[in-house]
Amino acid sequence: MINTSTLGMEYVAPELADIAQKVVNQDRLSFEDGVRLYQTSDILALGILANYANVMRNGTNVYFVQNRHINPTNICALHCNFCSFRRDSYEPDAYIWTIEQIIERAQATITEHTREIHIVGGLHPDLTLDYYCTLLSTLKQTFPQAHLKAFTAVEIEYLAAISKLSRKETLYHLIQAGLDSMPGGGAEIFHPRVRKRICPEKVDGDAWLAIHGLAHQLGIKTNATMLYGHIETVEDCVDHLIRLREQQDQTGGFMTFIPLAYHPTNNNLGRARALDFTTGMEDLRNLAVSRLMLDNFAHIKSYWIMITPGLAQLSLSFGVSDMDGTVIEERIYHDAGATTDQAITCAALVQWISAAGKTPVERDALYNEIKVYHPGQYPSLR
Ligand code: V47
Repeated sequence: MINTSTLGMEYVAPELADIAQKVVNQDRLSFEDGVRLYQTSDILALGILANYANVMRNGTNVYFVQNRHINPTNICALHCNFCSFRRDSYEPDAYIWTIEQIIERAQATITEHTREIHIVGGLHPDLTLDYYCTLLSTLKQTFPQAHLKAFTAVEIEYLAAISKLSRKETLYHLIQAGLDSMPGGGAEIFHPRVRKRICPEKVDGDAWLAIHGLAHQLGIKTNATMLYGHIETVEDCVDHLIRLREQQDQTGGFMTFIPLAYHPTNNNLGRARALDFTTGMEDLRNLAVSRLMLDNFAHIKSYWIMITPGLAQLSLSFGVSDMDGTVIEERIYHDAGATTDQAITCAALVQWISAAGKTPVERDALYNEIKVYHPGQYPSLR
């Protein structure tokens, strides 16, 4: 029989006892509960609760995928204040890759074990629906084993507008060409007061959610994110999580939630406010609270590229069940000051996860198990 005393909660956080009881009973947490969880200084209590919620769902399994990121262009029509990746076409380091160049780059690193290709990029006015459909179908032909996770809701909205098609028609064409799922980018913070300041030209929260709902109805899974560590309040974060939870109740197609730590280098928001990088406490808190609030999401992902491998490993005791993957080439955060590696080996991921006392599970893009790594079967780091 599990109760709050099994969790040890009566020792660590008496002020969270009522929330702990709800977690044990698997009752839904309220907006006020979310705010209190963000405000507690008892990070270990938060970790115990989030770990409990995660273990109830995923046992000791922690998932990762052999994947490859591709960013076809950094030229973007929008001017989001937090973005260090975007360029105007006249800038010397602006780039746009042809389909042949993308295939060539991909061929250099994609192996038969690569299960997911993650494609996102700037909103380029000359890159038409035809370009993206040909890109998807060529990638599918060349790498049939790889699932294509591509285009944020923001890209879908822009492609629909320049193609003079509805969102649904745009998604339909992309799915016909090989789109398998969508990543969670572009969500930032839904609250209009914040959105107006950090990304005034971007689709609003309602539209972002509606596009994901449509994708779910068309039969594809998607992810969700939240960009934290800038001008948002705790209430804005809880509001964001509850809106995602409501969308999931309606359409059910989200797989994983990824809190993204804002990186302040080389962008207007960081320059204007002299913002610093997020702290370890903030990172762990966002991961743990999202595990507790998003009771209808299977997974919370720690993106090691952003918060460092060491903290991502620690977060496995704070409700996290996914470490993304091998990545290979990352641009968006490295342009914004990330000092982590660009890629990691499968062996290193297995080592981080097992050293945290969890079971490493290599997955495909839809969380089907490819391989469970048991002690004695860990690949060598050399
Ligand atoms: O939407 C941009 C963020 C996102 C900065 O679905 C920044 O599996 C921090 O969504 N500091 C795109 N963040 C990346 C993304 C993602 C990443 C990994 C996995 C998945 C997934 C999705 O990157 C953008 C924005 O929120 N971003 N600039 C910055 N300076």
